[in-house]
Amino acid sequence: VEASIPEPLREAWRKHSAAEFTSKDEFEREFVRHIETTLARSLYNCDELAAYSGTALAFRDRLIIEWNRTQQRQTFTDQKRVYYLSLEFLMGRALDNAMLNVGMKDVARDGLADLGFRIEDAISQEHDAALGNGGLGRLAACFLDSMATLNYPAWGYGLRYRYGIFKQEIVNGYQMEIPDYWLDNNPWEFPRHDITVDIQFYGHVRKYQDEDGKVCHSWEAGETVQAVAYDVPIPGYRTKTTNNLRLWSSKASSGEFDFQKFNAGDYESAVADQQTAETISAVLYPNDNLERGKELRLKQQYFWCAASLYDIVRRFKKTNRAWSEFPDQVAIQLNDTHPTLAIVELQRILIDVEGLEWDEAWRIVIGTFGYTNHTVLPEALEKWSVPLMQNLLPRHLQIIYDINLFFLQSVEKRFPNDRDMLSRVSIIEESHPKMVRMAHIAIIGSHKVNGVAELHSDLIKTTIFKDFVEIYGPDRFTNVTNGITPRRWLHQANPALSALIAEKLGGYEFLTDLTLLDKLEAFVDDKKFRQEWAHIKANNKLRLARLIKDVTGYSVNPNSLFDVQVKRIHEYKRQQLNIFGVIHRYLSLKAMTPEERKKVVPRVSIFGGKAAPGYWMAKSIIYLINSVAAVVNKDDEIGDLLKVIFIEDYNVSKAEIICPASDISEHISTAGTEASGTSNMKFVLNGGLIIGTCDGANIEITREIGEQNIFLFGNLAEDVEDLRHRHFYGGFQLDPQLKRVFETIKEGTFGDPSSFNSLISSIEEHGDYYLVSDDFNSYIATHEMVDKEFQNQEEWLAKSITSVARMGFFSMDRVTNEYADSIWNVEPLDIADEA
Ligand code: H53
Repeated sequence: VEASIPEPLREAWRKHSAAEFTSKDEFEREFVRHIETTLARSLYNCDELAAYSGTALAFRDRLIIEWNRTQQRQTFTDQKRVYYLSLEFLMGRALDNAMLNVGMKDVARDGLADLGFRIEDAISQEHDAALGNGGLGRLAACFLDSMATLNYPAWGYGLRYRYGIFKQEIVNGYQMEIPDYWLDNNPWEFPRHDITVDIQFYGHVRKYQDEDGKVCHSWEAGETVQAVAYDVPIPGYRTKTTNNLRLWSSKASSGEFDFQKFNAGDYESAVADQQTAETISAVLYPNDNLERGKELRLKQQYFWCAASLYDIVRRFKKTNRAWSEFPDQVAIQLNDTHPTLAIVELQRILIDVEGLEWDEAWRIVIGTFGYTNHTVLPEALEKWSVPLMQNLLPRHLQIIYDINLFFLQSVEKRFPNDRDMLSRVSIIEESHPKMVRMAHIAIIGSHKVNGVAELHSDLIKTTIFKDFVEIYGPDRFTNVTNGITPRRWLHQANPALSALIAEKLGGYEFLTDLTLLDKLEAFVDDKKFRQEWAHIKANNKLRLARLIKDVTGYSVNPNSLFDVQVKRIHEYKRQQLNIFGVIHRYLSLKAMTPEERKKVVPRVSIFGGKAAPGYWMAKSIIYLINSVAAVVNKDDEIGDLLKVIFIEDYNVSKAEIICPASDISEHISTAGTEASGTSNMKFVLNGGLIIGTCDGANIEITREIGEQNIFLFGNLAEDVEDLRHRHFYGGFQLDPQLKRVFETIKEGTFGDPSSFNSLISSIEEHGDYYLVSDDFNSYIATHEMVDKEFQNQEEWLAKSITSVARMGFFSMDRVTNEYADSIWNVEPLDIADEA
């Protein structure tokens, strides 16, 4: 293509080609230009929001220049690409990240100061991009950062929700949900109105014979919706690579806005059609680890999978390669089962549209896909009802039945007469109505299935997917323990700590090779270093105390032990265990003499997290936390010895303030329920210690940092089944200390006890599924150890430093390289080799 453009023309383009600002002066020029022209403002009406926008636009220009070059380079070298399909990308703010990644934050800070602004004020104007619920969505965002930083040719594909995860307000102690309309003033997306795909729904399948007499299928649509691409540039850290996140937005198909109706005077119904189409990408489903089987969600899934695959296939076809080379050029990673329909859609494209034979097509499909499982919780495993699928995606259901038929035939051959096995592994669950088990399609249609921490990967192999291990052998299953990007979660969130580490290690290389942190261990006994370390933590606690004052009105003593649990509210994550522990602490404090109280370590128990709007039990937990806070925080006898804080609307940008400020954080899920957890890593990387169960990545964190540096408690995963069984059949003895806590609640100490009935009865009467009572004693005892050890600040600091030094393993870069080697088989694009 390049050669076909005459040299003089190329020269003219080159001469005027957009250039990146390289100095403070140039940054200021770009800033003022955007303020005065793009934003139509001036010196006289440039507020902080405008200053944010001007800065963001200046940096966006830089990103887009690099983005263009990266895309050209990737197209030109034409090597294998990765496509990361995720319904959630919990990105948080982009400006700070962009400034740090391109290495121009100091330039921007000085430039903004010249023009009358503090960079922090500009940064804090940005609305979080919150297109996700929790860990799964944040993992996807960390992937994008790492893939770009490591120069992998990689694209993310997701949905451009008009409303991200709701904003949480606490009103009288209760969670209220406020829609999150985040798209106004979002400079980070580029609408691509020229990149559209028509997506079909409903209708029927027509069977016909082609000229050679081959039986073919054609899906005749009942409804068509248009997918429009919006691109978000993803800069890598200190690299020229800027990758792409493509988000699809739905609108009525051009033919769909019915001009017939319109002209016939039926304007309203024409507009209604338009709105129905737009509903598909309107809202992120606010559930984490819970699937509800709603038709609109299935529509979202297909809409996004079909648009993404169309795009991927189109890109592949431009290279004129044989279809058999597809898996050598394309790796598609499925983030949970949400994009499983992509497997079926690719098979459909290959056989119905491209005319391949079934077996050849299926080999290509399997070679292309990898599936990541993130949970063993039964309520989170996706199943879609057959009638629903039949109606919405009739051709896909046929293909699913065919996949199942061929699969079951092969199983039958290997395990003759094992009817139970067949019904266990079948894609179709023989219930009323019948259900399509998405995880089974994902396993059967992928060449690799991975869990996200060692324990979790073992559990899927021995429990929910056991039969599949027998069928395929153990090689299809693997583990890749999760990680986090040190750029956002250390450098950006905790600049002072990052700078101190850089000073000791002689540079910032640890940000791209986190194992270099191990050199810090040499300084553990260095007095001055320890002091600086402690000083940084103290400042970070002050920063959090200010946030707490801002959002709750409570003043907390920054010298207290900050005890943090921030994550989605879920019974399995056991915020109830934490708040019951807090009540126990309160009762103990009340029972002490003034002399005894003098020896107590003051504590602030900090909670944050959203409950799914329909999850009653989770909402009761939030209400209990706030009710306890209301009583404890105004108890003068207790004063600073105990404060309880619920930080409303926990999100990525708040996490960046909270994680660096913890002394201890809580990762206390019932053993075997939390697949990995990633906030545990964020806290330890920022020098906080953790209290946790032997669950998810806590186990590997312990192995890396040493068990003397973590507070582990509670029953083990292998004992859970037995304990649950005993609750029902062996009689159940409520832990006596927990009993006292329940009595206090029932006496009305924290308001109308009936509000907490279901919370208590789930434990007292309904089997205590999450083993709160079984773990209570060891939880309390472990917290007493925490108090004791916190009093020895020197020892505590040594643990903190040692732990950080040993966290190298949890870098997202290690994770990304493992996926690249063992699942995707892709190489980084070496940009040093490029002109
Ligand atoms: O995925 C995280 C894990 C975490 C797990 C979480 C997750 C969701 O956020 C949503 C659905 C789901 O099935 C799993 O709960 O343990 O760290 C990333 O792997």
